[in-house]
Amino acid sequence: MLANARRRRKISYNKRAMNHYAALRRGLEKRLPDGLILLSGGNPITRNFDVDFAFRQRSDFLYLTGVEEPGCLLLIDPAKRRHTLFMPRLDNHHRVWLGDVPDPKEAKSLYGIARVLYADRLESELRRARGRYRKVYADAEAYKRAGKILRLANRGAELRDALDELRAVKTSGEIELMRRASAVSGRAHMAAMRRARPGQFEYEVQAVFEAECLRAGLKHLAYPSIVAAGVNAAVLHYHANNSQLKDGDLLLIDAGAECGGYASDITRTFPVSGRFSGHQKEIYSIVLETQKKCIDRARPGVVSAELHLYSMTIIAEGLKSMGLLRGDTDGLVESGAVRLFYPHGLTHMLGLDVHDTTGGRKRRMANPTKVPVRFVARLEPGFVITMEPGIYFIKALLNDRPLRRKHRDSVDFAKAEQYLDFGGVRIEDDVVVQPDGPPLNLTSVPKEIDDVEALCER
Ligand SMILES: [Mn+2]
Repeated sequence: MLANARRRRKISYNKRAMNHYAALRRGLEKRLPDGLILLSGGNPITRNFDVDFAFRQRSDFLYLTGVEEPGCLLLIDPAKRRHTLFMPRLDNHHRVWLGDVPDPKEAKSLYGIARVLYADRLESELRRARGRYRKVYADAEAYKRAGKILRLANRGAELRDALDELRAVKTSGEIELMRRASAVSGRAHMAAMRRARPGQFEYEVQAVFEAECLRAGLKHLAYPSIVAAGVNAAVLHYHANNSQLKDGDLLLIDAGAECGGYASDITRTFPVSGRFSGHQKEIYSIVLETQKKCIDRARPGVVSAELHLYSMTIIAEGLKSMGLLRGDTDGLVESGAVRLFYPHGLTHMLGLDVHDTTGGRKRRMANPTKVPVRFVARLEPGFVITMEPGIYFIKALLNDRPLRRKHRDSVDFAKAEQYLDFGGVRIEDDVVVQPDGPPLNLTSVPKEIDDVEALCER
């Protein structure tokens, strides 16, 4: 068993992966050449007595090392171009309960880091290195541990900024991991579509999705799965997942696994019965058309907020054609009338975090549109972003008196009320911005009406 476990781990950290992490560390070293760089990995968090919460490595630490074990530290000494991984010295008690852990020699070949030491050597290593520098770039936890020894000014905010800047543009190695996260999650979405039936509970469909991810060896989800039938789909971050699926309902699943820490974030909406009704088709088609048009425009130089504005315009046109909205399209977007049906952003960055870094200080910019939106950045090749327009019928918005007063001339509230049991539709793919032309779509779950119905064959 033990030998087997080892073998499997070695395969997952192949030569190419090691070069990948070494190159990312060199990127940070070049960006901050004038100080020691010290990062802390995550530590286990106690849930009760001797039970910990499931451990998930800190994203920055994963970015630079790929190490998924808790209790580690990384020291980069730019002058010596020396990278050292510190790992906890675990005792026999630990081995009895949690099994064998690699020693530094094994860890070297496992993680491809030239120097691996036990963490009790950290102090002496820092004493030796500190003379060469005036400052240190350390995260808060690492500085708490090392600050007294180093006695150097900490530039934690600059470290944060450098990591945000670097993590925004994904390398081919990172995209490879995201491609795998997306492929496995895609298969899980298709399994859920095939197997959902009226009478099941949302958590049964969640189990199908999550089992498929786990079966592929991806044990972490990028975020809690949303499995929302009927009206529940109008709750944007629905997590209860405990209602029964009814014939005639749509089922919205927003779920994704992560691979090597890299997230996928995929949403599909499909009919529980296997066939869309007329109304469902109408609304689904508007969302799909919006998504495809926005994906095509996700190119370098475009500002994310402008894309969001564009998506609102297409949705406004669609809702006008259904008679739910009336009036000048730009006016409907500016007044916020469209937001009654589409109250979230079109896109966000995706990476080691599901809402990933927006790219650091130098990329920060003012929102060029009048529409309030959180993610504002000029797209660059290598950005991985989601594309997720939606249309919802949310009681809290459609029955809100001040909103009804404000938008009474542009929204047909009597008509909207007929949809209060509809729920909502969202379609979400993950795409990589390319140097030229449309982005590369990492998501390959069917989304055309005919293809979805074919997959949902009951
Ligand atoms: Mn998303």
